[in-house]
Amino acid sequence: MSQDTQKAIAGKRAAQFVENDMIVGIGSGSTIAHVITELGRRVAEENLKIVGVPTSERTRRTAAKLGIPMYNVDDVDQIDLTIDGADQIDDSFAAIKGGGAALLWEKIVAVNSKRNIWVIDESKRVEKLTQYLPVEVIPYGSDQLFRRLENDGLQPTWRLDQNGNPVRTDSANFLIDLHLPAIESPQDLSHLLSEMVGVVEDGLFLNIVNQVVIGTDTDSKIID
Ligand code: ABF
Repeated sequence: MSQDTQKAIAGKRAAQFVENDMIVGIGSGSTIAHVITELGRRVAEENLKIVGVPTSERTRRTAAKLGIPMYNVDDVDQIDLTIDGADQIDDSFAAIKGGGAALLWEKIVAVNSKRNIWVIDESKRVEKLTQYLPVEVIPYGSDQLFRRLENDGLQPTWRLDQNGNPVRTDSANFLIDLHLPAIESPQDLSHLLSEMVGVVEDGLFLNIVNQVVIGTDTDSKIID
């Protein structure tokens, strides 16, 4: 069965965790698109009363179109539940996020949430985080930073749009993707990056999620 079918199954299941009167952090990416669709259906058909907090401008637009009132993270007291996607999740629930260029707002919303659920298809489960890691950087000085990342052996590449221009995040920053063999210690790598002037945030999400909903070919399963 297709990856998108797994995403749809997982997204529909994850949306059932949302209850009336919740303030809900809404993630980004194609799996979350299924969550938003289901939440929109529940708002329309079940009169679900919720407030959404977006992790990207695209999510804000998509959810608002489906009748979900959207507020900025600073406009609410605390988020009850955030549902988001991920690019990779290992067995310790460490994750790589940011393939969708929204890692900064995603991490801001996640750390301001009482509870976080990630929703994925089976392909996102890995034994060890590996390959690529998105890093959001301030444009000013980013060429110098790029060279430092190269010298540190982190094999950086610029995230470019279809015209070959640097992708701008919703905070108007650039993204650099690091290309790494297996990441032996995500904590050490995240600490190394956080010490680099010009790095705004990295796509390592550690000690954040509470539950993971995984779409399979026939159903979905929940891992705590
Ligand atoms: C977002 O969802 C990003 O952090 C991540 O890159 C993406 C997962 O991709 P998709 O759900 O489209 O497979 O949360």
